[in-house]
Amino acid sequence: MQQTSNLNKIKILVVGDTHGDDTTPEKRKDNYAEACLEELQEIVEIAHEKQCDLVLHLGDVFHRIEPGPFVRNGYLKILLQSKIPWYTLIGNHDVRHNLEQYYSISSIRTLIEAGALKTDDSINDYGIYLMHHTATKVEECVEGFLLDKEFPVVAAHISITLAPYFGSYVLFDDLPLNQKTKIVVCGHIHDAMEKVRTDGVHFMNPGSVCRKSLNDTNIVKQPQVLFLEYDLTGAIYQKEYIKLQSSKPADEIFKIEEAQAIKDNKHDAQKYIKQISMMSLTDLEEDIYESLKKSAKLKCIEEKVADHAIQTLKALTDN
Ligand SMILES: [Mn+2]
Repeated sequence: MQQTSNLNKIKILVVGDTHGDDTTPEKRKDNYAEACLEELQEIVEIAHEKQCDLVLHLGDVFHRIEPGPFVRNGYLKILLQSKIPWYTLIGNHDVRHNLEQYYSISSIRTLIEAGALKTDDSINDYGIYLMHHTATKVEECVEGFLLDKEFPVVAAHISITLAPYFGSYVLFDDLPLNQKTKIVVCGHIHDAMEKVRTDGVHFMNPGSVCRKSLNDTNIVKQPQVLFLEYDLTGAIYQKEYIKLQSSKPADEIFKIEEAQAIKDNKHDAQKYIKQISMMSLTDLEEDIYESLKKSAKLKCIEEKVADHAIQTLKALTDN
């Protein structure tokens, strides 16, 4: 009897870091909190359409322990309307990097207590082990923390990577796992990754749903969620990345021109500092400003740069 149920196919939707927040990041020009709610609403609808058994959020639901009332209540309302249960890992951002100390006063706890989200150490019926974030979890994993976790699926919120990364991380190839584990899904790192290693274990990070900072990845990123169909032996039947339609293109959400202007200004400023640092007095008897002008000319420093430096110096010394 047990074996028959083991072959039941399970459909889940895996959701990467959402970082819901009332505060709009500096480089965004849209209303970030509203964008967060639209994306969450769409994910709820995708899970319904795909007739998922559950949704699995990989952690960092919120950007901070108290993200603000708009996004907290918005998430609460949207998730309570879901007919499909939502499970979540607790990410570092959800609990100010300290699960034990801050979970009790966190907004993610509000959602859990209200029944909008569920969390636990595992979801036994679906063969999923939930590895929440703690500061020492990477080291514990390297030392074999997961070896006795007999689950076909491990879901984690730590730095599991395919290549060296900053801070403490573990390469997927080096991650010790129980023999029964065939699928690892992981959030925390916001870039999407996927690999099947030589022992056949499948690693997938769908990437964050959120796009907070204006970087090269987010300029081209189309947020997505991962639809997976598997059974309790860990066999995968379907795997599909679904792009979110509600996520607006980068040029509609980021202050791209402003960022470019800042970049240009920085470049100009660096050039300016480099040039004026080459200026020096040619003759100590001479007027200091004339001397600087001569020096600039000799060293082929642009006239406007030299003039500006002299004006600045005058303003400083003449007062
Ligand atoms: Mn995150």
